[in-house]
Amino acid sequence: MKDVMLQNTISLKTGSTVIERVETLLLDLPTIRPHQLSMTIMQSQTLMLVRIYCSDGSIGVGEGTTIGGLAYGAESPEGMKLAIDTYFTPLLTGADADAVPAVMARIHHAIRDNRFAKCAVETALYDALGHRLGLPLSQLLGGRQRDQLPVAWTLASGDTGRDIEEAEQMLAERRHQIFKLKIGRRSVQQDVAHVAAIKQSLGDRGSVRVDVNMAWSELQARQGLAALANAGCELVEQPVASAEALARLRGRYPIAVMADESLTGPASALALARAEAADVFAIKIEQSGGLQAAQQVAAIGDAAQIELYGGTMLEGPIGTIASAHVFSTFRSLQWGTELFGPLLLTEEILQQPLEYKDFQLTVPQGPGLGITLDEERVQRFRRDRTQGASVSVSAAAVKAH
Ligand code: MUC
Ligand code: MG
Repeated sequence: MKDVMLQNTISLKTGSTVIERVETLLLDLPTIRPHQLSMTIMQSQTLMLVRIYCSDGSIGVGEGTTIGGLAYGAESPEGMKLAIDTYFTPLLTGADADAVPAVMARIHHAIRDNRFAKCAVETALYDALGHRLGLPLSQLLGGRQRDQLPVAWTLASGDTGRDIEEAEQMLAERRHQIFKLKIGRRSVQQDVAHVAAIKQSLGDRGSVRVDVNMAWSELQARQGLAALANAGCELVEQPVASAEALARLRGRYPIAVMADESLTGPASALALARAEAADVFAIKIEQSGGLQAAQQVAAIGDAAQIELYGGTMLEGPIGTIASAHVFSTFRSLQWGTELFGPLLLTEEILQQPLEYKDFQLTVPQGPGLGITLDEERVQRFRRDRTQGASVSVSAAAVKAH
């Protein structure tokens, strides 16, 4: 009852900056090469952008993405857009734009799940607030602990030789020295041979981790983890689907076990910690249900002595830099990040591209997210503007196997 009264005062408050308008759009951007995961092959990425216009003229932007339409999770970019247009916008319009946690509490109260859409909206609200206050998003979230974040690259071309070439190029350019290999499409033996060949070729110059995206049975995982550890692979991400099976695998082999798909916000973080199901949490702002929720997941991980990694839903530059601000505030980030999403896209939609150098991503210092969209390019890639062309791009985007 008390909560409901608080929510009402938020929307009725006058004299402060209020949310005037919410805009959503879909952008279709090709990837530099097919990106093969156990559940889908991506040829392009769709960004759902949300812009929130406030009464003082400030504007915030947020982004929702997923992987392969509905192949990865229950939310699609099209679904996020529909949810925001239909259900979030009436709750946002007229609300006090400065009261971000209260506005989000109102949304959480009225809308179940829809974690990715909530994250996009929360990002836009904080971006606008940052612009109004002249502060970077990391500052609004409590303050950053680091200005640079190590960034892993995912090798997922589907071909061992091509992956080795790609890794060599990344090392030579000093862009990445941590490599995450996508496996789980082939037999365990074939996958292990692929990983071993890449690790042998890179030696100590690059670290190798794998992401199975839940493709293995527990029996396959027992064989796989032992063989991966022997091959010099340091970490395996979500080898099996269930948290119970993760718990049975963790600690049995000399390889770190990381939870990804099982980690869907603070409640699951607590359950995983209690079950001792993970050595490492892959924290994603969208999977967590927002920026503050991701910080809560990190706090639970820290308290349980679970190590932290900054994950990605292959966001474009907006979601990537929102993640970077959040991860910059974590007390510990033992396994670095994989915030390479924009580098997988052929097209730049920022006026000033994100800075990747010396194996790290720089967290911007400017207000809000600290980035500026290139409006002409945003308009060019809008699905509703590219019409006929967009149909073929979006159809090619998802080639589920
Ligand atoms: C995932 O499952 O971690 C992260 C990197 C990548 O290539 O895919 C994502 C999703
Ligand atoms: Mg993963």
